[in-house]
Amino acid sequence: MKTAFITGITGQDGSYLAELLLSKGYEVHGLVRRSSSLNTSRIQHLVTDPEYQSGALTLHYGDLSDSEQISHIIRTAAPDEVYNLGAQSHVRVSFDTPEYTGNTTGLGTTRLLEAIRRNHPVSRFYQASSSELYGSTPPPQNEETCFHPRSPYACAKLYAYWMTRNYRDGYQMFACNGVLFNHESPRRGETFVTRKITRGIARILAGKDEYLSLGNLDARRDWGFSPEYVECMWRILQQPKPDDFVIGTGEAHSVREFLTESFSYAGLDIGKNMRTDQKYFRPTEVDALIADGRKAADVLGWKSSISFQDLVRIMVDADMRAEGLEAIGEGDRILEKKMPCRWWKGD
Ligand code: NAP
Ligand code: F7E
Repeated sequence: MKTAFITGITGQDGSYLAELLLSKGYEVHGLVRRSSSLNTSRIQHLVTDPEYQSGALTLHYGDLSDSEQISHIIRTAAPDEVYNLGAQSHVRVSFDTPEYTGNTTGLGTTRLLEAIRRNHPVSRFYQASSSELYGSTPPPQNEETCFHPRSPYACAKLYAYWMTRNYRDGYQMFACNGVLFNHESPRRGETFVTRKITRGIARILAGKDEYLSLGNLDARRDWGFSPEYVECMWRILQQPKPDDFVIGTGEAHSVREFLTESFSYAGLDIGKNMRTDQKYFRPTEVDALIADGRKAADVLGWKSSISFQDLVRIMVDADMRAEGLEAIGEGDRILEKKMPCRWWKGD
């Protein structure tokens, strides 16, 4: 049985990755940061599942700013694989908290790499790198494209990207970067734009809100489906040698298109139910991201199957259900058709 340690297990990707690894028979350790209210809702169904109560899933309190606890976990759990998904991951928030973002998203990676190097250097290490690294470099972007970060978040991720490569080159550690483009799901944080839109739609339909407030509608993103992307994280660590990979769908849409597609699926009127608000604009914006994922297709044998339109339907349906409304239902049909062997529960 393999052992994995996941930072960010309570987040969108961490929760799906934990389910994927448990379904493969791994023993999973996860880092949970202490908060005054519960932050384990995305993994609660795993915590209470009798299948995983015999030690398959172990949660440890800790924080990426606390090297002592991170070292202790690496020393005692001695994981075969470490997935560093923990981060202050919100780009807009990183402009308000640049130092904190640098400490967790950037230095947190170094703390983890150093804990592995000193305590268990055979662990394979996955770093959650981001398409935000490309910033203002025009698309399409691949493994050879120059980085030009445009936010404190992206600068912190750039440092973490290079530390990962340096530990690979300098200490021969199996350390890899997955440069993932935007990926979403019903478990996406409520303040990222896709989820904000689909949740906003459900709240309007439930009579709780009258309209949705958004910022820049012109930015273009390559949006995929999170469960498919965590599968890539695992594949990256199963390769014969460590390497870096770009993961995305290869197709971009604007925020406006996401809005139009989801409002029209739910039968809402953008003119009546949407406003723009300056407070959601960023000091520097990333205009367009589109993955050139040929290397992932060739080496990992991976290609996305959930399209932009599918993603919109899956997310709107899930948020309608979460608000106690009857879902339109296309999302379920898409998942049944395209992902019949679903390994995740609880959405
Ligand atoms: P997410 O939902 O925001 O999850 C972030 C996780 O990090 C949460 O579990 C959070 O804990 C944890 N965390 C935050 N600060 C921490 C700290 N100081 N110490 C320990 N844990 C901390 O992010 P995601 O969408 O799952 O993304 C996973 C990773 O991939 C992140 O590193 C993100 O930057 C990166 N990434 C994401 C995308 C994307 O489109 N989703 C694309 C490229 C890269 P709480 O639950 O307590 O907040
Ligand atoms: O913004 C625009 C905003 O916050 C997308 C993170 O997972 O992906 C994510 O970063 C676009 C931007 O994601 C609102 O200006 C308009 O152009 O959903 P987002 P992001 O910044 O692309 C990358 C790959 C990561 O690595 C990050 O961790 O949408 N936008 N109006 C808005 N964005 C938000 N959040 N809220 C709005 O009201």
